[in-house]
Order: sequence, then C-alpha cells, then structure tokens
Amino acid sequence: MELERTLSIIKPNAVKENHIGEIITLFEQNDLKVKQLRMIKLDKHIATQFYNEHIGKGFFQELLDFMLSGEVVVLMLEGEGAIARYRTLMGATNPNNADEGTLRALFGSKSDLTQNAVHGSDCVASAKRELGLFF
Ligand code: FUP
Repeated sequence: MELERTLSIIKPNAVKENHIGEIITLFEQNDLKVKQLRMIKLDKHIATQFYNEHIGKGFFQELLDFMLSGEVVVLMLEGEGAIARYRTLMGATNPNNADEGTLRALFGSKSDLTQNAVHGSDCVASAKRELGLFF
C-alpha cells in the first residue's frame, strides 16, 4: 500500500455534540496519523469551493447552511492506504446505511443525512485538492 494523506473534516454536529476526542481516538487506533489539525468556522466562499461538485444539486443549500452552522475541525491524516481505509472507517454517506461501528453510524444523525458527522476525501486527486484548500 502507498503512504497517503487524506483530508478529514469533523462536521458541526459532531463538534457541537462533543465527539472530537472520540473521533480522533478512532483515527489513531486505526493507524491514521494526525499530521495537521485546525479548528475553524468555514465561510461561504470556502465551503462552496470545497463542495463545488455538488453546486446545483437539490441538497446543496442545506449542505452549505449546515457546514456554516458551527465550528469544524479539519485534519490531515496520513497512513498506508489512508484514503480508502478512512472511507471505510467513516461508513456510508447516510448514517442509516452506515455499518455498525463506523464513524457515521456512531456520530451521524439518524434523522438528517446531511449531518453525517465526518467528511473524507474519496480519491487521491480529491485529497490533493481538498488538503490544498486548508493546509
Ligand atoms: P461522501 O463522499 O460520502 O461525503 O458523500 P457525497 O460527496 O455524495 O456528499 C457530500 C455531502 O453532501 C454528504 F456528506 C452529505 C451531503 N448530502 C446530502 O445532504 N444529501 C444528499 O442527498 C447527498 C449528500
């Protein structure tokens, strides 16, 4: 496996519900090393750039409003095969479909798919682009 870096965001619902520590513990227990970390409030410009692939979709405004609704933690994670391994640790986009024990099953909202607790880059190119927005 290649040594990779990926971007994680701990989203506003998980920050508000005090799960930052538990989530970072799970990163570390799964050999995803925290290389950089910042707690920030996104603005509309950066959130739109970040989610540019979803501009125009029905859920875009709700997604933007949610991501601007509170502080987030952005992290650079590193490890062998980190991109795919972190996606597996996150679980499915909809917390209701996420496997037991995954971050989205543990910390995502069961009543609101937008509030799924964490983001993770989906491929090498996205990881590069997304890391470049924050680090
Ligand atoms: P993921 O790669 O799993 O984060 O999922 P997507 O890139 O497809 O979606 C990005 C974010 O948009 C998700 F984390 C949640 C949100 N979303 C919705 O709110 N409604 C939808 O129908 C699909 C995605």
